[in-house]
Amino acid sequence: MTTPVHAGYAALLGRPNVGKSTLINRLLGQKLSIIAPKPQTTRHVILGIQTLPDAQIVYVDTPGLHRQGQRAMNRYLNRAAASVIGYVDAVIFLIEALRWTDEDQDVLHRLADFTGPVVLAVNKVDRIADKSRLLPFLQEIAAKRNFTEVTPLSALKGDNVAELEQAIARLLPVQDFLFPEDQLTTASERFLAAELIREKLTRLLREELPYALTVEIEQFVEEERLVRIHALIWVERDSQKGIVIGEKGATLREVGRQARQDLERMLDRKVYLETWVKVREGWSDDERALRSLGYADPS
Ligand SMILES: Nc1nc2c(ncn2[C@@H]2O[C@H](COP(=O)(O)OP(=O)(O)OP(=O)(O)O)[C@@H](O)[C@H]2O)c(=O)[nH]1
Ligand SMILES: [Mg+2]
Repeated sequence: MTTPVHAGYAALLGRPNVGKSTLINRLLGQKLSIIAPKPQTTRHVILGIQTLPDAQIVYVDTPGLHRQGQRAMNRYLNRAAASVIGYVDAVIFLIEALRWTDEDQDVLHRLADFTGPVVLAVNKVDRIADKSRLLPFLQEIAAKRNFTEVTPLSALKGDNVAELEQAIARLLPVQDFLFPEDQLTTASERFLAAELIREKLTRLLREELPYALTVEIEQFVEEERLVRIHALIWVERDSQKGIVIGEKGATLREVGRQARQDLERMLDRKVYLETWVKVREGWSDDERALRSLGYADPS
């Protein structure tokens, strides 16, 4: 008789910027989700599949649950993140060490009806100089709910991440694998290409501008020796277009250069990337525009 295997979905949930995407990439040992030092970087639910000898963990990265912002985009992000609670087998609730905010409290509240296991992952412990402050914090937060585990970790450095993986694997139902063993994600290369370009824009542009832009892949053609990608960068106002392009095109050129490097690594092929910046007035507060730009409600 073969030993039983565990398989199931484990969602990463938390407020923006706590390190959910950094953690999923660390757990997978690959870059799947985009990362930036700004809130609301992740805008889509993304599945990352980790197949171990005796378990298959389907990690679900989600947009940060948040309060601020009234646009249709904010509502979409919160809906997308909250919707996963309905189908996952386990939740990794991510917070930052030594910090508990109203938005963390909101996430905890949303998890009240979830009957599966919830693991509290306390991230960014590498930033704490005085480690003796951690234990009282963990005790204080652990008292807020009956967590299955409480795991302090550093997604950035990798500390304690293997332990988290082991804990999650054990918590998943005993059932056959859900995906082929060699599958890493359900996301298409086309989608991941748009995300990588948006990551570079988010990192290179200041303040509010990342929230006003989105990337649409107009063409993704695989040729024998290269992949030809045409990307549209949508902004909300004419003035933003100039900022994205930059002086004599410098900003857009740098975005293209960095994105192409990442794309060539991901696709393992030469990439020919062309980008255009276009204006679609007020798209981020327009439900219809959101849908047509790929922000479709999860069903
Ligand atoms: N020092 C430190 N920084 C971290 C750690 N994990 C993530 N970060 C940083 O925190 C910032 C946000 O990381 P993300 O992974 O994009 O956070 P997120 O929770 O996915 O954010 P949203 O997608 O906006 O909800 C980035 O600057 C990361 O480098 C960690 O363990 N230690
Ligand atoms: Mg993220």
